[in-house]
Amino acid sequence: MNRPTFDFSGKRVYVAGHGGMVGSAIVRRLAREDCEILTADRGVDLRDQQAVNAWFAQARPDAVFMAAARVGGIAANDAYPAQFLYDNLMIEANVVEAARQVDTAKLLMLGSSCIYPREADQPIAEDALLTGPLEATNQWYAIAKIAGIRLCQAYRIEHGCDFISAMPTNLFGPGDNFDLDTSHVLPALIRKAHEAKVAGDEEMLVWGSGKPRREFLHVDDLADACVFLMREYSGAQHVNVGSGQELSITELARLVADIVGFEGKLAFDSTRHDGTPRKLLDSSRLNAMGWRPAITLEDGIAATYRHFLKDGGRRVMLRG
Ligand code: GFB
Repeated sequence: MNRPTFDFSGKRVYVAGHGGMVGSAIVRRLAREDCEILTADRGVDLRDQQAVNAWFAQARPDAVFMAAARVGGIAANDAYPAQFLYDNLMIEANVVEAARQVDTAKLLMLGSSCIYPREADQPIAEDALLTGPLEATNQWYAIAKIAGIRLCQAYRIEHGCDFISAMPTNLFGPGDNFDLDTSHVLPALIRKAHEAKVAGDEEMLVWGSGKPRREFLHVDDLADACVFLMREYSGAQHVNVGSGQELSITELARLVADIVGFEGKLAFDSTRHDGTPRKLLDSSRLNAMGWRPAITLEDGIAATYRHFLKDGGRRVMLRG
């Protein structure tokens, strides 16, 4: 076990993107630490270097979780390449540089499994990065996230900053985006199964062939892994954070339908992209450090559906 490299007690910890699904999970997890949690209100545009510098100069965080990003599912990534590349590059560069300027002791950059080549050997180890072409639908986001990793490595080399990177697999959980055009697959299927059940539909629509395989991790497990890495890990190499649990989109749709209680059939929309055929992460380096996920996919989906009904479902159904 690495010796502890960051002690949270008494520290000022900034969660960039605290209002998003990942950021809010990190805030929930940090509540168990003896630290002061800092958040910047939405008035601070993280794409604006002056605004970010000014905020850091007064907040002076000891640690930063970089969970702020422009995110979305396969359709959103494909439709808005400029936003996904520009916004994410600016946010990363501004936060990393502002943290350096105020001597932030530790920063954790959050990326995504889409940084790896489309045809990477599975499970995907960290050293597969940049060994082959990216998946076309999310290459823009992927390049921005690869730049984030390289930025942290460059600041380690030139400025001696203890900035690290974590690459999570596909995430889901409370606070997820349930908009059917811009969301990821799991929240979309929860909403579709729910609406089909309520409407008494005979079938629910699944994009693509249903053949691609995906690995999923509940966002509360990711948040726990981020706190673990901030405390225990200091190194240039990014670290994969996965559950090791993968299944096909068809199997996922069936599982979601069963949990939601939709008993109809699955219909497949072949006009929609499948995207990457498979992206199962090799998380053995993180496991060897002593971290493992605690939430099963089944329990996570059931909990997310309860959250959806409590807030998302009612609001979405009212809009019709
Ligand atoms: O989750 P998802 O949008 O993104 O799609 P990726 C995963 C798979 O689910 C694709 C299929 O094969 C989709 O065609 N799918 C089936 C659906 N039904 C649906 C649906 O109703 N909605 C959606 N969204 N998909 C993302 C990247 O790739 O992975 C992000 O675009 C990020 O940038 C994320 O990196 C982790 O898993 O293909």
